[in-house]
Amino acid sequence: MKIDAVTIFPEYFAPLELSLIGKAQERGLLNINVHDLRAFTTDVHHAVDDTPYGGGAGMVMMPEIWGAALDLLMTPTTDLIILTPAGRRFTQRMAEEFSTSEHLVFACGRYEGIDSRVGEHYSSKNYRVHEVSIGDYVLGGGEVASLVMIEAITRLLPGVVGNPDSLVEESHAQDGFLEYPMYTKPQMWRDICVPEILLSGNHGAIAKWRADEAKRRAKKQS
Ligand code: 6GU
Repeated sequence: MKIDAVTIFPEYFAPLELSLIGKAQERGLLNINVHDLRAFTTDVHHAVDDTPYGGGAGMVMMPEIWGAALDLLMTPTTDLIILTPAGRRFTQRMAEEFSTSEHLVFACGRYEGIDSRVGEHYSSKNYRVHEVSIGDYVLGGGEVASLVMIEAITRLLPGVVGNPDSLVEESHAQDGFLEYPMYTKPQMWRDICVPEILLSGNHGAIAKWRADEAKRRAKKQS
């Protein structure tokens, strides 16, 4: 999979060199390139934003600059992801769908967002455009949201996660996966013992206990 991210803060993406995603890049399973949006500015101040038409607080990122950057990255197989708190809420299901894409481009908005004509333009040219949010809160920009999405998507690619059984377990459980409590050695820690059932070796009983615990937790949350 090829991933391009466009941002005014390329340094935000440094963690992609670490851990499983870093290894996946070294092994050639994944090719991530981060682009500085300011490289596409043409004025002396390298301005990327301007005041909103219609008035109001804040600044809006200018379409010319985004167009110049995205024109170089978009291909017929690209999924363009525009990060905005007004987008569709990112879910595990969407991660699964994006993990089958050949090429993802993340457009990271800052300020009050990117001029709406950018998404409209690429949609009208029959590119696949997705406006996505990672949850109901406002971030300073799309960079951290992109990192969240890139981690959720790329760990689903073949070979990225060391033990593929982890992925199988997650996908089997569907709603509220891995919501049951987990324990490892030692059996007793600060007077708290691991639940007896997990030491029983009775795999059927353990599966039932875990399912019951997951249900109990899900109920407590809602
Ligand atoms: Cl994608 N961007 C911003 N700025 N805030 C968000 C978000 C995205 N998702 C949730 N909050």
